[in-house]
Amino acid sequence: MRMSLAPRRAVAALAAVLLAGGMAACGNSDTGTDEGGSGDGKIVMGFSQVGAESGWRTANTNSIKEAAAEAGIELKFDDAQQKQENQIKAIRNYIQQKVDVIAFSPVVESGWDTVLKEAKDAGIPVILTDRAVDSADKSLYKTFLGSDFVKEGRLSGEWLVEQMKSATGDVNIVELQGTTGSAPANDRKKGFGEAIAADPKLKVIASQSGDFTRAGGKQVMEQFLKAHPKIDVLFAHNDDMGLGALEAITAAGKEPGKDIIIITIDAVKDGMQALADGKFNFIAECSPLLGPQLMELAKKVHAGEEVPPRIETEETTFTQEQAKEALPNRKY
Ligand code: GYE
Repeated sequence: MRMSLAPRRAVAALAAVLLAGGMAACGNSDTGTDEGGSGDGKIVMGFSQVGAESGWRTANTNSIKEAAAEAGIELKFDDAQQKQENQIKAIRNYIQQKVDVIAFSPVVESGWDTVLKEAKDAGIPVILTDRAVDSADKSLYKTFLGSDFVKEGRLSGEWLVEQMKSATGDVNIVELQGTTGSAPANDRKKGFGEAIAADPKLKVIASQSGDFTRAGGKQVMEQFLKAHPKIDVLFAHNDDMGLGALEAITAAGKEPGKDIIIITIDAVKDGMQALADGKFNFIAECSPLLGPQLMELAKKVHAGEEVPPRIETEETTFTQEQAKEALPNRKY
């Protein structure tokens, strides 16, 4: 639509559409309505997404949008482009719009108390999905739906310990961390570190953030390869960074999956393909399909029902053989 040609009424209508579409965080926060809810009896959910940084995130967004439509929940959706300030802005907009439920996946763990308190004071229940916050006051949100990231890191480390049982000499590991300060980066690092402590020859010689993106993974892996002539293992906190790193490894004349053992987390389709092709060696699954459970929880908290404070996603792990088997039925 060409704004310059539109009469004033049409501009106002467009603004209303943009607001309803969840873009309120980018512009004027005045919604022009004080009623709250959707007006047609539907539950209205304001959802603040981290961004679109990875295959996991895209699958997660699709799951949430599809599940909302199926559950008859009106979804206001905002993409924060991996910036906490954008998430806080979006949440404040949802409070002003008097949505029924706020859900969000916090990009980092810290710094949420003030805005969560504002939601609580406004009487709007908050559901955390995917990532946790470190708020001491657990009454600031109703529940946290998501994976056990420490466990994902631990399973990755345990697999490596087993693989390297009979290896002699130091095993040099480089680690591509997720977004600095995010729950999955903190927890996966912790779980992996604890597991590999079982074998002193397993050594993390470099660890840096690639921000959960392919570009970040590639760039940091290039630096690792330049700085460290002997790298035996790459542990990447998600598939996308591992996929980016593949390019750097190949460009350096090394064979991924053979010269460098690669362990990642997520198990999105492209990651599973790399595993089935022998370029990755092991993936700990992290499921992005949180939409249906989130909508169910939204209905419950809206109805004032009690919900468990923590709901853990069920997941598994994949070797190369298992990836070959699972790939044809992989949905995302
Ligand atoms: O592993 C990564 C994404 O928070 C579990 O975020 C999520 C992580 C996921 O960017 O790919």
